[in-house]
Amino acid sequence: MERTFLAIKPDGVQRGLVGEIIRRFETKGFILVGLKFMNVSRELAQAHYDVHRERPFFAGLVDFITSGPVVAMVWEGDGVVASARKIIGATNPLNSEPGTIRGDFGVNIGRNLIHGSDAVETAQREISLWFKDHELVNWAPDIKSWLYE
Ligand code: DAT
Ligand code: MG
Repeated sequence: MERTFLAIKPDGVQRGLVGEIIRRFETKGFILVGLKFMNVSRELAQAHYDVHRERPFFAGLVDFITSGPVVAMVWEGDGVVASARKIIGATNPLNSEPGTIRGDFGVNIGRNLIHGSDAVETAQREISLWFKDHELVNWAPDIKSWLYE
């Protein structure tokens, strides 16, 4: 089944929104397969945001994501990559719809609470960058037949 990489950024952790953010993916019906609370090295931050290396905000982005602990996660489910992006909302929280995580809790593009992979291929790259195989748990919740036909 499809998987995506999500990370609650340092602002989400500092603001005490870890439970609230995880709840949204859990109650939607996606399956948690990896989770760790960690500090991010500059090396990992730069590799993660490599596509933005030439952008003017790159240095600030790396400083921000390394400024405090993050919650790194892998979630599984049909269509989870695109669906998680909808749950997260638009990059700039001022443009994110109410009801999305960024729309409900954010104001500033540099404090947008959570990262989510933007495509299935990106998700595969990010999952292998952040997690070792043995850190991912293959399991099926007992209620799975009530979530997936
Ligand atoms: P997203 O996180 O929605 O996938 P992105 O991949 O385009 O957005 O950019 C990665 C992060 O970089 C984003 O979450 C916040 C920051 N960022 C993007 N565009 C920015 C800008 N114009 N100014 C400042 N920060 C920006
Ligand atoms: Mg992105």
